[in-house]
Amino acid sequence: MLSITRRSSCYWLQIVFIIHILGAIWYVVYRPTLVLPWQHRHQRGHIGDDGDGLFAALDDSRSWTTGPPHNPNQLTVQLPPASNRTPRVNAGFVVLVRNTELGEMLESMYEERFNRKFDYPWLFLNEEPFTEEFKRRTTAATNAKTHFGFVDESMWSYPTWINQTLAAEQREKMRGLPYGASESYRHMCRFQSGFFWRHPLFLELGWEYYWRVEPHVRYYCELDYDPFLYMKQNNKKYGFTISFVENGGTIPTLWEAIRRFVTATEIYGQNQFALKTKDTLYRFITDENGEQYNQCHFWTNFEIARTDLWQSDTYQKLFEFLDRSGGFFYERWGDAPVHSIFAALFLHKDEFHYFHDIGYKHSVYEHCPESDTLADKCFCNPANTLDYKDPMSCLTRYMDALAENSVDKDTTVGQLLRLPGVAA
Ligand SMILES: Nc1nc2c(ncn2[C@@H]2O[C@H](COP(=O)(O)OP(=O)(O)O)[C@@H](O)[C@H]2O)c(=O)[nH]1
Ligand SMILES: [Mg+2]
Repeated sequence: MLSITRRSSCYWLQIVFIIHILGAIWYVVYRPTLVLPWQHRHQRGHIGDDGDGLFAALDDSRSWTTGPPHNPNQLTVQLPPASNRTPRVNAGFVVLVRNTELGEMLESMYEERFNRKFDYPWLFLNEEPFTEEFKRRTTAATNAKTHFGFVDESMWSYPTWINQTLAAEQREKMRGLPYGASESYRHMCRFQSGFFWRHPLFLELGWEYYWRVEPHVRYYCELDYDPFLYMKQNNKKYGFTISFVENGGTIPTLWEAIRRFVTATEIYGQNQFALKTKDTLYRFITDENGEQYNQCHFWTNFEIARTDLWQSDTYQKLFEFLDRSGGFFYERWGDAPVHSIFAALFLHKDEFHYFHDIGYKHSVYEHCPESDTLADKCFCNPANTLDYKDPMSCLTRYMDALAENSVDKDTTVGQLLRLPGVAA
């Protein structure tokens, strides 16, 4: 009897010992990646598992909902679990910047709250050689790789067909408009519209997605997942945070030029804009009949997009067409309306992504997420956000355009925008 008791207590000891060993193994393997619900998720350098996740499914703090009050179709997005252990996308940050903007550039690099965890590379471009100081200080600001590219005259000068005297006269006439008299601003907008995505260094890097950054912006929120991966996994091609109204005086003939291009492609049966209007974001930029451009555009100073959107045959031809028409120099066409109009007419509306969770400031305007779960990760004041309040903000229109289901279901974008009475 005694020996039976001794033997069974020995078994118990062995079982307890094995449980301890298993517990220790579990601790070593899982502990560094596990974020328990009561733990703070957003400590720098320590974020959760990609979590086929013990807690992922339960975590409603990882979704957000937004939309204008009148629209019953509120937009809800489920964010991926917090993780920097997900596979990297072939992607990086691209910046056009001057040497003199070094300080503002350093303020804009999203390292502390995002990129320290993900190490996406930076590509800096400039039509002047970068100074050693610029290269050293920007490289010191990140753990990721930095690249520095020179923008030569093939991408930053007047094309042969531009009458430079006329261009100078036009600049004088536009002096009263934002950057109306600036020559360099026009080169900048033309470069951002038609060249950064085919700059030799950009092509060499071969990024599938890019994130455009500018000096003098602010990123307010802790970002604990990979937005490139989010875009890729969700088949998103164009991501933005702020959408705004353009000053119409800078682009008086842009819409007509777009329509002439669309009409030409329609006439030659090329079907470049073949999506049904209801499937696109055309209502974000124009009225029911496509007659006027309403000046709404995504702010391209923040842009996460698929590189091949601009490398597509249709965009390349559109840029060529716009460039030949001279509006980058005789008017002051911005890359923001050019990108936005093209994307709104060319992409399926499901291919856009609103980065509501990325608090952002450019010049005096900012977007600061309003919901509590997001606001807790940001150091901005949601009361300052312009989203649905500022009459210049186009976010309401974006949300309405997403929800729009046109009555005329069969009209394609090409048919809608074709100019009447224009023959081959
Ligand atoms: N290298 C270079 N970058 C420029 C020049 N003009 C503007 N940029 C850059 O182009 C971007 C947009 O210019 P910005 O002055 O911010 O225009 P805004 O955002 O429309 O007010 C920023 O990244 C600038 O640093 C220029 O002449 N040379
Ligand atoms: Mg700017």
